[in-house]
Amino acid sequence: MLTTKLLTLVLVVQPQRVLLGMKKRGFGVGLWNGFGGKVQPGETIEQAARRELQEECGLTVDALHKAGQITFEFVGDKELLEVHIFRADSFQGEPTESEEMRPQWFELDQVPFKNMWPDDLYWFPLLLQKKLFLGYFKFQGQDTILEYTLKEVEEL
Ligand code: 8OG
Repeated sequence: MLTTKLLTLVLVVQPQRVLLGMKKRGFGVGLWNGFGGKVQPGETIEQAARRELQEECGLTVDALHKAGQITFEFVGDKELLEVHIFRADSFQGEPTESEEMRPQWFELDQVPFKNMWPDDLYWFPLLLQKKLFLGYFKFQGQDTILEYTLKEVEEL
């Protein structure tokens, strides 16, 4: 039987740039990504998103906008990952390196897709265009997408 684990992911996007972090350990190590992690018992998904953003790069944000929801299946793994993706436009604080992430700003036309999860290439443009999306990606290992679906939706 497949179980589902809830995760969050926050992208801080400004008119010309996006804040990514180099993952220093664990799942996705060596890849640039937004900030996020597992939703803990007793917290809402949005609370988890704010907590992880603060823990991983020291920022707090006002509004978190829903951007997308993607379910990941890894062949041979009994656990599906349901990742709730948010966009934030403005923030307080200074991006600060943590044990988990080294933050860096990227110009929007220089997003380092070659060193990101391969699915990001598909949905990042939708996020930047402020379109809502729903997706499913089936992975073999961490590099190969076997199949996927991705669609724009009116609401999440
Ligand atoms: O707690 P941990 O660092 O293991 O959480 C994993 C983070 O990685 C969480 O923010 C969700 C995010 N994530 C995945 N899969 C993918 C993916 O394919 N692309 C991106 N950009 N992020 C992902 O778990």
